Amino acid sequence: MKTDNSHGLYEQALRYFPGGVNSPVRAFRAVGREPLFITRGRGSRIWDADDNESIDYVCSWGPLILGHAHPQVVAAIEEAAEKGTSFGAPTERETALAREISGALPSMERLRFVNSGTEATMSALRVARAYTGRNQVLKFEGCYHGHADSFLVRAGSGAATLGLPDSPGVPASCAQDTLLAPYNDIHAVERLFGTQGREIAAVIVEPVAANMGVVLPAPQFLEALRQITQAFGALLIFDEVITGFRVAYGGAQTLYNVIPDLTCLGKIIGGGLPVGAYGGKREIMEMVAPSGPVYQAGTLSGNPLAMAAGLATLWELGQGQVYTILEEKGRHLARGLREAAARTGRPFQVAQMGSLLTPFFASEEVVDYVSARAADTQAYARFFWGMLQRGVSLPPSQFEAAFISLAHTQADVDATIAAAQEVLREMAS
Ligand code: KE4
Repeated sequence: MKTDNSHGLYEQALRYFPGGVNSPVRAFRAVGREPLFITRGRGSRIWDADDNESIDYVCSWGPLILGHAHPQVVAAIEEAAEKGTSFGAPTERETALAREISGALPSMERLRFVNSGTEATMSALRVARAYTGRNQVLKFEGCYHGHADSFLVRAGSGAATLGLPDSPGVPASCAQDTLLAPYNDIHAVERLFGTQGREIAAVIVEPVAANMGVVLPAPQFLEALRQITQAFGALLIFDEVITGFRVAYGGAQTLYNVIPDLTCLGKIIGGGLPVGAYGGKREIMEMVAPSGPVYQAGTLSGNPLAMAAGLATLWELGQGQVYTILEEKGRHLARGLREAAARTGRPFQVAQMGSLLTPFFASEEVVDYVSARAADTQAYARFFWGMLQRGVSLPPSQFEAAFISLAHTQADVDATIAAAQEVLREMAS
């Protein structure tokens, strides 16, 4: 596979950026390769600087549920841009997108747009601390909520990928207010609430974890979190930056019928442009400036282009049987991968929900961070590269989710399965 042009571009990028990238997981460190530089995408396909074409299962880490360069999204951005790219003033489109989001997730009675998932979770935690008058936050090992200090404790995603789950630079005074429990371990949560329940401002959780690879919530796990936070006067924050409009139009909270106090969104609601949002009960959100004393602001928050891209994306997602189609594609791919691996006898699990999927090189089902870390990351790296050489672009880390879009065709999924059969057979020989 020719990668000369990407190599040259990488050399240039190393001159300016740490690791040559603007987000760590893109550096391909976990798969032991130099990163590929992408030049364009369309539908389910991307092309790199050496014109290698591949079926893309990264999809910008989630936003591109319609696929790359969807005509309606591109047209919406163009139409908005012709009228100006940013005003630093309220616009009607912000209200239109908020109406669509609040209609899909009624728990978000009031919300605020920001520019990333990190800003959304960081702001939601600030509001929760102000509303409860408490400082502690409980998160789950392997969950990733962006890179705000309080969350870089046993974090997933790139932090887990690079073995930096506890980042230097986070003051001990901050980290000590972050409590940890294993994902799906409600008894650990009960023990923490038993000793510190009146100090806990909020529990933040990915309702379907996707940053240690995909890990589904155990039965009644989310319901139990709802009950215990209610009992102790702590807020429940659903980080739906990935699951929002991904696993259902109303996110995981609609699927599981567990209603959080605050929800964080990102990715899909921006259609590929920088957007985040946080919101919830009116009485909580009214604490946010200028209606209340909790300060949070942003130059490009509610940016017209991002609002236009988000509206165009949600409009498409609101049509027909989108989520049934995505579930069928996800199940077909998961089944094909399992069958391919079964022929080789290699330890292999596939976690899948809707269009979220992770192949784990693990002998046991992955239910939390410890079992995710037991997966064979070297085997994953070999699988990643073998698939890439056959025109399938998977996330460059065992601790990430693969994303299927509406643009992925049956032929794309069948080609992916065929490639996996070859690679797994090659790995077994
Ligand atoms: P951003 O700040 O990257 O927009 O969002 C942070 C975030 C918050 N919550 C969840 C559940 C997330 O998954 C993320 C970011 N996701 C990663 C991929 N797993 C972004 C990719 C990257 O860091 O480059």
